[in-house]
Amino acid sequence: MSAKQKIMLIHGPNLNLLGKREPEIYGADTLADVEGWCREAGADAGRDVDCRQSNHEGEIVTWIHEARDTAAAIVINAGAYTHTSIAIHDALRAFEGVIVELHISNPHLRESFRHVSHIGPTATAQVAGFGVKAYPKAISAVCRMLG
Ligand code: CA2
Repeated sequence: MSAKQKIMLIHGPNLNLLGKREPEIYGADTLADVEGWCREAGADAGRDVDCRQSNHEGEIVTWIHEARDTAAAIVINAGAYTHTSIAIHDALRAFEGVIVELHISNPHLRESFRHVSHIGPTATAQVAGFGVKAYPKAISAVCRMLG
């Protein structure tokens, strides 16, 4: 696929544990399952989905910089960095494509420290509270948005 046509799917800290702990909040499907569904949803629309996960803030910042040259859209679940990271906010501000903020749970129904998002003001669209099945739906919606 030519430059800037991919969708970069970024997962932040602890999301590598999906399906392995706290299934009552995050479900029983693993990160590998979610990434597989997203690659399929992208392929259905002729787009590559570039899947990444990191527990390190700076690595996520570097990937967002990389996306400036490779991706038309970023779908990001920044995990707890959602609520703390001005660095990820600033990096997303420098990305000119579509940005989707996605959460498996609805942070507004949880502890008050989850009620602030530093990703939200940078996002084209937000998804929260639909569980992991929202990921491939979000990828399909982004593909339609990109045309
Ligand atoms: O609901 C979401 O998707 C969150 O972004 C998940 C974050 C949390 O800090 C946000 O407030 C909301 C936490 C991700 C932790 O993921 C785990 C998955 C399985 C087991 C343990 C943690």
